Amino acid sequence: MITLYGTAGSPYVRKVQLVLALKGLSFEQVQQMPFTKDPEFKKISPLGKIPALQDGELIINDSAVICEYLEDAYPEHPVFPSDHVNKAKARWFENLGGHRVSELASGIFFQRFMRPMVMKQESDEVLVGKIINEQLPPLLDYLESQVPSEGFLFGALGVADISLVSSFINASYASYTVDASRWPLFSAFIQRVTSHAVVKPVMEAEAAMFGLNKG
Ligand SMILES: N[C@@H](CCC(=O)N[C@@H](CS)C(=O)NCC(=O)O)C(=O)O
Repeated sequence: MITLYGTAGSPYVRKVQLVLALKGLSFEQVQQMPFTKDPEFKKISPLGKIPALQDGELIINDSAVICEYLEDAYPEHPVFPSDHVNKAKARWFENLGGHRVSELASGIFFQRFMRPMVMKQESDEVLVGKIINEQLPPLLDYLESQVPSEGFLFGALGVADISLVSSFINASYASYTVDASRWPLFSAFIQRVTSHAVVKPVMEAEAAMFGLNKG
């Protein structure tokens, strides 16, 4: 039995949820919040971060490590390209999505959503403005130059596509969308990823959880 620890709505947990779904693997999800001091969870995730994954006796942390494990252990329905050149490119996009993209796009979500809703603090709009107007544009210029005009990065939807888009899903929950007139290819790419049959239901469940469908 596979157990995924981590609350829905985290960009990293979503990435693992989607990989499990693409691979058709059934799993149990423990809705573990991050930043916990729970000593029981620290035995599973020594840094207290989500996601963590348990598969039988094996416990592992970090979405990139988890996705690579799932690819090795359950190779049916691959989520990485098979040739080494494209696999290296996919890992780069995964890394970019999990670091700089997340830092900026999930940063908007953290300020505009988590701080007011969960932490009862005001959003730092100066920081948000800097992210949107100064820090994201050069990254979006790069992403615009990398994504295809149709389909996904390496054929079928995989880890690279999910990792690049996951934090923009969080940003969309905080009323930020990529400007389609300035970055038409990347904007359309986000649309394709988020309307994929495996991604849609996960986002619908998150929207219900965050109360985003109540008008
Ligand atoms: N590199 C990690 C990052 C995971 C991560 O930072 N998760 C956040 C929640 S979205 C977290 O647990 N933060 C708590 C902390 O940093 O202590 C991964 O890819 O899984």
